Amino acid sequence: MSLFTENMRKVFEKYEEIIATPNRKTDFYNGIFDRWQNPVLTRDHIPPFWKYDLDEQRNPYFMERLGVNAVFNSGAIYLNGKYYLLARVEGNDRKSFFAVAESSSGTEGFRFWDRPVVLPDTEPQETNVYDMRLTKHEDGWIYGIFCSESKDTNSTELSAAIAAAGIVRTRDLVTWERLPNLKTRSPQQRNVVLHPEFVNGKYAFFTRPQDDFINTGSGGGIGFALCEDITRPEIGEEIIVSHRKYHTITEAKNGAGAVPIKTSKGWIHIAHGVRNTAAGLRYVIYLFVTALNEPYRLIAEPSGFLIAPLGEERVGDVSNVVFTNGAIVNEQNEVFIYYGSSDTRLHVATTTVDKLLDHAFNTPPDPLRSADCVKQRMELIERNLKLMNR
Ligand code: M1P
Repeated sequence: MSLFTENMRKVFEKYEEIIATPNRKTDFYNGIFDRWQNPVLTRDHIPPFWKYDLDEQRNPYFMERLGVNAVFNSGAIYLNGKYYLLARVEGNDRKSFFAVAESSSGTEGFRFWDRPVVLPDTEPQETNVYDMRLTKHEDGWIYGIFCSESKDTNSTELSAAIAAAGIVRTRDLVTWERLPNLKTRSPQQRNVVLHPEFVNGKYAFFTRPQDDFINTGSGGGIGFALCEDITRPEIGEEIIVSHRKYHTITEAKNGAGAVPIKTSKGWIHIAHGVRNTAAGLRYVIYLFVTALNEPYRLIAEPSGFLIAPLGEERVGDVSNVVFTNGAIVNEQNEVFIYYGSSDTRLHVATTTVDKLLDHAFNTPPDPLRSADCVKQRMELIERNLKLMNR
């Protein structure tokens, strides 16, 4: 057997082993959600034929020609009993693209389809695309809203960039129609999510107005705005639904994550909040609920984070980050929250709609000051001490 054949066999064997690796819940416990031992997608889940040239004449050493650096923040959708992830795949060249991976269980066995998504290339200034949210809209289409990033040609700074919301739609995750990028009053937008239902007969977007590519500046939090015509997408005033607040998990910025989950008690939003630390930005996942008929009206915002980076999740290309842009609810009302860790790999956390609602409505809100947080905790402790006869 030639070196080429031997190396190719090893690479394909390792790839099949990774996909066949069973996953199981860890012993992490907080009663709200379960963590799973293995990430559901990593760069090792990339089919070898996306990286290697399989022609021995052209690649006698069986070398990677187009490596993949990371697979992380993924949109998610449940179709005909199957779990689909629309992953952000980042090449060694730093550019991201999208690819669909499919599983029957939602927690293991995700395998990428043979070909990545090829988006219509209609925005010539666009340099990078990432973080697609998949919305099964009541108009019958599946929409993908993603960050469309371009170089800021008005700045002398080499790395200055502009973020906008790109929009595509599909019926089957195979063929994609591209619509124009969303026009908004804010100079930049990232983390835009299309609401799955019409609101007052219009398309509704959760937005994240921002003055700058990294800093949100005057952007006060997660916004909401209506759009008359999705084929000529433009929004007017954005009202703030979940505010950034001083000395909280959302102080530096926040952003909508998974498409809102409809429940009998309101829409569950699973979003991210960012704060500054001496070690840089720290990204956590938090939850809030908005009213069923007024999805822009906040009705519950439990204190603190839902998921924070833990263990190996804390380290990666951009450390101390957990970030979600996709969740799935199946027929049993089980919830699968897919979250990227440190811009390197993708995990799943599982829970149920009932547990998330319990968390949302029975965890008190953040009282914003240490003194009031202690009062809040003392009430809990005193009630418990009574129960414990102490
Ligand atoms: O690097 C952390 C995250 O940074 C961005 O999120 P935000 O717009 O809130 O700063 C996104 O680029 C996201 O992909 C990334 O995980």
